[in-house]
Amino acid sequence: MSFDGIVGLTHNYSGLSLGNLASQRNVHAVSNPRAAAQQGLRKMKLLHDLGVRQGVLPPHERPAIDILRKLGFTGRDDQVVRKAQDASPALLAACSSASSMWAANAATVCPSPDSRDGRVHFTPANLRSNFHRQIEAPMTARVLRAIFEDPDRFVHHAPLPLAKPFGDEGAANHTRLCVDYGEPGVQLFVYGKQAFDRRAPAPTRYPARQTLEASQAVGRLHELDEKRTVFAQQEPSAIDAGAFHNDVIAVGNQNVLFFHANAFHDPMGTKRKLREAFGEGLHLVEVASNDIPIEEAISSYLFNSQLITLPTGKMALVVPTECRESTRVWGYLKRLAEEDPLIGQLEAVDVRQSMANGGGPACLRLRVVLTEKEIEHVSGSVMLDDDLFQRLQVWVDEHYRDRLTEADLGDPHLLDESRKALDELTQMLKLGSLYRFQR
Ligand code: SUG
Repeated sequence: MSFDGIVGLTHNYSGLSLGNLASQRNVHAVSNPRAAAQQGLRKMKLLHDLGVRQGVLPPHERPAIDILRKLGFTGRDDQVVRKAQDASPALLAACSSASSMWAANAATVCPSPDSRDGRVHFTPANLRSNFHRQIEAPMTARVLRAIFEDPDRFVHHAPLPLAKPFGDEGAANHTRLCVDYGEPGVQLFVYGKQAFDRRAPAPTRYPARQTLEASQAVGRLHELDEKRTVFAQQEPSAIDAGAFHNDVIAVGNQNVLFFHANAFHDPMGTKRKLREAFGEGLHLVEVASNDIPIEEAISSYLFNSQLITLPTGKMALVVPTECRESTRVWGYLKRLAEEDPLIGQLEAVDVRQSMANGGGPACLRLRVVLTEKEIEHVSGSVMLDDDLFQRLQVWVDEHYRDRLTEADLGDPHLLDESRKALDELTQMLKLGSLYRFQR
């Protein structure tokens, strides 16, 4: 299954993420939360229509009043917002980010066939590299526990310690490869640097958000088979070129790994380790820099595509529409779909509002491999079907603004509008009182 984060009502452009070129470029641009949420919903519907089981994750409450209170703002909630706006618009912006939409950063999830205890394991990402993202972890944990409740089937670990050596960005740096989803697979963890070895290579311009130490800890917690777990370093110069997560430069599904030649620091060693762990039948599709220079891979977000298996068994690549705007990238993709034995279909989706903050199709989804029995134990009404899709579209049109600037974030009405909308949403999704303001 794919679980997409519903875009929140405060979606805005605050230039919060160093090393994420789109976020930095679009600082202070006027956002359109309604369009952003509708684009996200239409992408989910497309995936649903292509045969993927699609779920939704509710947005977090923003502005994060609880965090603002912890930082010393007092009074009624509307006063807290106003005071924060007066004291520091940048702080209020960080506490207002709708960044939980990028569900690929919500958690690392390992399916039951891969774990020694036969259960599905979840570790919410601590997202410690950026303050506006770090504050997501507690609510993410609550949402995942509410949806995957059954302790006989689902295990929830705490986010890793919030210390520098354990920076963890979740599934954006983790790929599970397998022959069949229900068979044991290979877990590929990609890290940006080693925290405890200062001499090891690391990017120099932009931060490496994921450490080897964090990835190893998640592997231990999830009780993975060491022989089927591969840790690979991301190429530091790729991070410095703007690939702040591995999923900006590589994507995998079943036995296919589609990646740029500059994705891994030791490409030969990584491929060898993957082949050894996987056995027969691994299909590596490596894109040479001559075909697509890394800068163009990043600006088009080609690798932040969703690679999915269609009911026919063939695979489709769901790319952002930006890929069409590059003759080189689109030409490459058309050749790939014609010539590759497994990837036979291309779909382009418009998620421009999210893309302008560095979030492509793959950033918006968290993959959770589940057996039929486990799917029966998913709680709430979070599975997208035609009916939920339509109801969510109406809900977005009713509650979301179509224009938001930095100044608007200080408008206390925005908090009221958000709470009203989120309250309705939890009823629609049958998730109980998830939010603090509901309790
Ligand atoms: O963490 N952007 C997000 C984008 C996350 C993309 N996710 C994956 N690649 N999986 C980030 O950098 C920008 C917010 C702002 O600038 O307003 C932001 O947080």
